[in-house]
Amino acid sequence: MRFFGLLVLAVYTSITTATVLPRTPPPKCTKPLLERREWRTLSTAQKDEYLNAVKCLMKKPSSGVTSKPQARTRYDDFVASHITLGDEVHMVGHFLPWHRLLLSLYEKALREECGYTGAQPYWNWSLDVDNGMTSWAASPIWDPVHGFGGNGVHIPNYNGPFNNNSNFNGWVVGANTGGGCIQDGPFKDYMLALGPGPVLNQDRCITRDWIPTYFPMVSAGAVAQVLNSPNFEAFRVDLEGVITPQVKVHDGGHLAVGGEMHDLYSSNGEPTFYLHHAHLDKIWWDWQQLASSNLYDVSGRSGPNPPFQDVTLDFMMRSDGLTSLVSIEDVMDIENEFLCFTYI
Ligand SMILES: *[C@@H]1O[C@H](CO)[C@@H](O)[C@H](O)[C@H]1NC(C)=O
Ligand SMILES: [Cu+2]
Repeated sequence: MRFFGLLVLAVYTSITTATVLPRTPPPKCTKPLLERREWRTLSTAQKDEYLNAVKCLMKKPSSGVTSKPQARTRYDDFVASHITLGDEVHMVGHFLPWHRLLLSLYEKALREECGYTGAQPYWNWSLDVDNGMTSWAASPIWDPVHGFGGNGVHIPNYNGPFNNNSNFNGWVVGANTGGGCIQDGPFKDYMLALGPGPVLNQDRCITRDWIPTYFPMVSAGAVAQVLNSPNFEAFRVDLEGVITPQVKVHDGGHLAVGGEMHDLYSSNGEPTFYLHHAHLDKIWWDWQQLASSNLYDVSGRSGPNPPFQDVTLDFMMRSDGLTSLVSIEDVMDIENEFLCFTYI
């Protein structure tokens, strides 16, 4: 009896010792950091270079690395990853770390596979909402030549997208202005192979549906409020907007653009997804730098279903084959060797 007790103690001790070994954060990047900038501060040539690199990903064949054989192009591979993991990377503690990772992989593909020499740009939508639809529609982001093209064709009485394939459904949509295929810009002819939602794979155009109801959610005031959060837990909930019943900054941006962006799973079939999320990532980075305790602060449930645990820096994130497992810790400091970028 006594021997058994000692054995249990010995096993227990070795397990706990193994799990408390301290991790070492990746070292700081020693190369020049990639500088991510706001879309409208790029030169016309830089905008065109980015748009052409995205079009290049849309022409390259899928690498077949993801679990979705329906992916046709390299661009689709990233959509496949977001669809496959849609349920496990939203409304969880690693929502922000995972999207930071996805964007970094996308930026890497643009650079290494399509010869892009710049960084992933971001879109500060707060600059476009002060004067409602007038300022929104005039944003350089929607430029038909040196931008992403404009609204989708207007479908009157359009009743929300995708027949409940998206978790964003069920929220008040408000007056819609589009709903159909985008009409101009570099991506008007791209046919999405994956989505809508988690299970369908329908060939379809990229749609947009600008909805002014959501402009206040992405105002400078809304962002300032999120930046006031005392800890990561408050910050991530206030930024992502779920599980709260209110639409917050992250959801607000998705819903204001509407159409494909409205889809919880296939929203990165819309190229502005990456600029929206880069801005969210910049807001997180801004918050991380507000206090030394913020940089490695992480919390929130580890998955969508009970039993819930809190994520820690050791939590390993999947990418549906885009890369191997990556820990949350590896993506906390954007200026580390693994990520090597910063925001200007
Ligand atoms: C975005 O633009 C708004 C409005 O000019 C500004 O207040 C805010 O600081 C900008 N946000 C970021 C994160 O750069
Ligand atoms: Cu997402």
